[in-house]
Amino acid sequence: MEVEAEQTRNLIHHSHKYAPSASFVEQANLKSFEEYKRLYDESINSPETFWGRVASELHWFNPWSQVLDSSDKPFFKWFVGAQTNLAYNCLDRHLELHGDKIALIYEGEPGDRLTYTYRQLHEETCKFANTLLHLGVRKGDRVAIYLPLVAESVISILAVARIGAIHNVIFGGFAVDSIKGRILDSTAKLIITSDGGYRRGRVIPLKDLVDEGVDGCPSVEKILVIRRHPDRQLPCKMQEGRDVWYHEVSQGKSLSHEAQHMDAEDMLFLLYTSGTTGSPKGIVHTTGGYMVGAYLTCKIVFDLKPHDIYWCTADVGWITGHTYVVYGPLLNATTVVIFEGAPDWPDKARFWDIIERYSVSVFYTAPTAIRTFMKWGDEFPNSKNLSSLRLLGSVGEPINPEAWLWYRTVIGHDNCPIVDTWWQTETGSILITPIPGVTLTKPGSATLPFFGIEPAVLTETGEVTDYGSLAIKKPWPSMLRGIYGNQERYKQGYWGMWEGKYYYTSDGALTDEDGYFWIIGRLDDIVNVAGHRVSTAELEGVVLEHHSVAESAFIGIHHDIKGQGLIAFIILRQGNVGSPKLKQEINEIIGKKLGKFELPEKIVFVNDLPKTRSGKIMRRLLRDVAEGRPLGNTTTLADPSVIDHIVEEFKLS
Ligand code: 6R9
Repeated sequence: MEVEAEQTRNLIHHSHKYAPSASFVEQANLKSFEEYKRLYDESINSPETFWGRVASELHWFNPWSQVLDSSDKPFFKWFVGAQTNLAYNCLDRHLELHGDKIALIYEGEPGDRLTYTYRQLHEETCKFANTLLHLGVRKGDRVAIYLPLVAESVISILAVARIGAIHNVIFGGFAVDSIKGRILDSTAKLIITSDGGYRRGRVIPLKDLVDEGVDGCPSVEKILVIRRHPDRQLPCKMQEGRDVWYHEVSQGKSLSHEAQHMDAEDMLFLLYTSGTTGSPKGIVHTTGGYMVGAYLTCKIVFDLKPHDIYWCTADVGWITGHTYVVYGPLLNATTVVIFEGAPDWPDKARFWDIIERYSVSVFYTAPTAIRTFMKWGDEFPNSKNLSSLRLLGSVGEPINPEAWLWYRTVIGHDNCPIVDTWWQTETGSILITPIPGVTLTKPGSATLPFFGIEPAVLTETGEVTDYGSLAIKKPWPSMLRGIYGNQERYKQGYWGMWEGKYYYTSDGALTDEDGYFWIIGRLDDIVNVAGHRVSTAELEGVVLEHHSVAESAFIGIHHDIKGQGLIAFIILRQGNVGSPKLKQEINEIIGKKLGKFELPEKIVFVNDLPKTRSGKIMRRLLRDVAEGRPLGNTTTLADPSVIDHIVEEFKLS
């Protein structure tokens, strides 16, 4: 982290400020720093007044008796006693004014296209909801969703929320063990999947992966299978009694359905994310507070208006997809674009083609994608008309100034504010971000807190500093309510660090003289590979399943495109010799069990790992080796000679 901190200090020193254009400010939902400051101060000093007023812009079946209940910290409750429904607010609420407006534009990788008006999306969601009820799903049941990014991803999420069940979306890039772990932990009753999806022209056999994943999962009663193509089937097996085709079972189901009244604190979804232990944790989000956070951040940070055509490139399997593909934009009656495929299929102008075709006005993507586009060259975006764009967003990892400036110039034509939004699966919605019509941005900084958020950079003992651990002082409506089945871990892991006074983010950060925040990355053993949180502990557990592996250490190192890439140091069992074939087998295990995006850049076979006398692996030293730096302090090593051998092996691998 020291290296990143030093680099960031340099950035701060050389940084320029960029102001939004007068024409952007004129049309913005929030127009001046004074207005931001006034609202921000109110949100901190009188959170109940502030959030109560925001929540009133949405529909509630019953009002709240209290905005925030802090009586049982850190188990905060928001909008106590109120009842609402997310799908109702995303769809029914708009029917009168926006019923014939396009809600969803879907483009499949092979080029198939569909659009849904708010009225049509409402009908499809009701039909799906009625089908789920027919299959025995009830309020509170867990439903896993493992789909490509097709319209049914959005529809099924909304349908589950509509009947008050709990969705657990599993990213389509996850493989068998990742699926199984999530289904077992959440005891899902039903799984929604499809016969397949497309990635770079290949069919991904999602149903086959689910079949393997549910093996040994007794909670699963039904698998609901959607045909990727409306009129033909991709090859997959169906098990009698368990598996049902959506197009068959949904036939004749009603296109209307009365949304279930949900308590504000009823669970809305579970989303698993990597933690410091081997198994992912199920982050719990509830109904009312999450809805208010998703709604307001979209309105203010993306400056959304009903006439916007908004495209967030995240998959719905990540939190960004939940809050900023599905819920947030629909709560704001915006038109949402989704795209199933890869940015270089069939050619490297595919994204820009989509922006041109649908006149996308707000575009939200990740730094790793921006760096990839930069590498491909300006001719691809330059070949399309991107003049519809008015605002650009970035999320998932720190964005380097080169990528930020390229994004601004080549994609935004120096005409679009960039919002670099910092947040996490746990936070539910954006916490640190520029406000596009207000904030002077500095490339590489997520800038200032959103309403209601009081961040601080702290030392281990809780003193405020300008370089340390990023912490959040106050609860906020869309915060996680816990870890599924493990509230003690929630309390200790997120609120234990400074005796319950702050939420611990696990990120390191710096502040500058303007009070801007510069996030530098994770302080724990999570590696951020192309914006995806990957747990080194989970990888280390999985490679042990290869009979030749005795022990391993995975680390993250700088990667020009992905931000971070993984390096695996592996000790083999006695009698085994490292070989290309063995590397391939280890990679196959990772790809098949966890997912291909978790593959290491490099595998290094070593005799030993650098450990402290208490047996803890010194990952910092491994990182020094892999990034080619002089080694830091080695005096705490149990056996300092170990590291010389590792340096040699790394060079040879
Ligand atoms: C939304 C999302 C969370 C972790 C987070 C941090 C990193 C996300 C960032 C950023 C710097 C940004 N992160 N946005 N770092 N600048 N704008 O990505 O959630 O998948 O849970 O990851 O991602 O390290 O702690 P999630």
